[in-house]
Amino acid sequence: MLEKIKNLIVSARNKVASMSPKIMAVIVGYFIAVVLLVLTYYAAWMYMWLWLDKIVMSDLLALIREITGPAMVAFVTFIATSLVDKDGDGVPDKFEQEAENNGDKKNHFR
Ligand SMILES: [Ca+2]
Repeated sequence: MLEKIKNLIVSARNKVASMSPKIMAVIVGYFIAVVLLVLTYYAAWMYMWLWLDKIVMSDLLALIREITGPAMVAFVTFIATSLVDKDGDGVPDKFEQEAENNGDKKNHFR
């Protein structure tokens, strides 16, 4: 069991190490934004609970729901995968693959 957890941590660390710094920046930035929003939520909740009579959090809660929702996660994933450029020609590899899949239609103009 302990060995299994250790292997999991090692493989996760290797995965993180093999990621490009740009993708790391996007993912870390996204997580910081989510954590900041959640912390703001708790801070505002405490403030209202301690000093105000009522707790009105619907706007902030809606924002947190929006940023952690499937659409936003898909968007962040899209941005992160669009930053993969292993051959370093400035064109994201994902779009290069799509261009290749479309045949000579697009490559014609290169
Ligand atoms: Ca490329």
